[in-house]
Amino acid sequence: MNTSLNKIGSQSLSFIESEDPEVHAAIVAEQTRQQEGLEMIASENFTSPAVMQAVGSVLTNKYAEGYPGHRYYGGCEFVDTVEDLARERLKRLFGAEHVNVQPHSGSQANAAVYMTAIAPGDTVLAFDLAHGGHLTHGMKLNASGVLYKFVHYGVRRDDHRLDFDQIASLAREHKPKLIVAGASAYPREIPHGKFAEIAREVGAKLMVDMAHYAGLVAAGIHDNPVPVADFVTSTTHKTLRGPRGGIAMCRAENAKLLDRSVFPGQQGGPLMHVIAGKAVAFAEALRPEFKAYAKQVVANARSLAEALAAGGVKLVSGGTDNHLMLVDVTPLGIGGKLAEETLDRCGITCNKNMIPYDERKPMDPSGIRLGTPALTTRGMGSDEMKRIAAWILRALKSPGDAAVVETTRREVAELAEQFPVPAAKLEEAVAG
Ligand code: DSN
Repeated sequence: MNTSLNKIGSQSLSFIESEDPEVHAAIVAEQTRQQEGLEMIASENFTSPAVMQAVGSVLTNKYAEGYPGHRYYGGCEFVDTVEDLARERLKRLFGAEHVNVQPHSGSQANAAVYMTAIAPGDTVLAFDLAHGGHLTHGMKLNASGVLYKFVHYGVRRDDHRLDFDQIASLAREHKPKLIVAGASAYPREIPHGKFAEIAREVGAKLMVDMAHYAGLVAAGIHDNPVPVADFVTSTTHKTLRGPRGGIAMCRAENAKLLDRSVFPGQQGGPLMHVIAGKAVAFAEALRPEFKAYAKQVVANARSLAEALAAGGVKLVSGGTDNHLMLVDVTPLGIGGKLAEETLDRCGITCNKNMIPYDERKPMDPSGIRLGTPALTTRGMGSDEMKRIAAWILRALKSPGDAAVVETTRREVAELAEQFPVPAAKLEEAVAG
């Protein structure tokens, strides 16, 4: 473990170290893993030291059921300020008429919108999980799939793009009350206006779950769904780079109902420390530096995708417009499970992933999903992406070769050391 990581253990985490050495050891080990490896899970990022301080603040002690100015507890004047700041900043970020910053997660934001827009048993049209959707978009074991009748659209077999002919025809046939757009594994920009047209035609409401690409929308480089959708949800911790949590937005006419669906519909007391972290993150996302960051995320994804494709793997849809790519590793004679495990041994973290029309099983699918938000936060650029692509290809072409794994792990660690994670700055500051 290097010196700065030792400082982490002995300085800012000193209370945990003395109170609970087991938890302390696990946190320090995770901190080391994050610093020494390359985080390529498309839905992960490194939030700023300021956001982490907000989330680790005394606000965790406060109950504040209700909304600013209308709470069920006394002593809420300061948390009211925090929540109002978060709400105002979020409205500005996306141009929303009404926002709710209380959902504990993206899943709860989605559940709140369902509760607002439809009734149990109603029909909903959403993106198939096996083609890149999300489990809260009607997976049969998720509450969404249990409570509502989901019908799913997919991507075309030939180019892996959303099939708007199929979406329109399913909408006409099933007359859904709600259409859901958004994805967790779709490497292309989503044209929300096309969904809005179809929703209008069949009299459905439109919800967009932009959890994956919210940061790109905030930066103005991905189509903003807010002007055309009745409801927009997101997580705050992916490309948006805030604390782990959710948000929901809607037109003014639905504001009261949406707020009621979040509290008391889905949740009790809001996590005020996390809402403070959201407020800080939204302010960061409003700054010009965030726009530059998001542009680099996309540029890095393109560089990585091009280098991987040139090296013999197939990319779903042939490439990427956003922060992620789906890599079909089967041309290399392996499956997604072995690919994930091999890269993990090399210090490169990603997840195995189904690809559209996959003939393999979810626990050992044909692909892996790679994303660039976290590496870009560390300051890596196109040159680093090309080096990383070469390491990924070398490792996946010789998955059983211990020498390749060892060399790659060393090269990964050397690169990682040059790009400290934001938490290292916090720890250095605390350590003086
Ligand atoms: N599970 C998240 C992802 O990895 O995409 C989405 O919620």
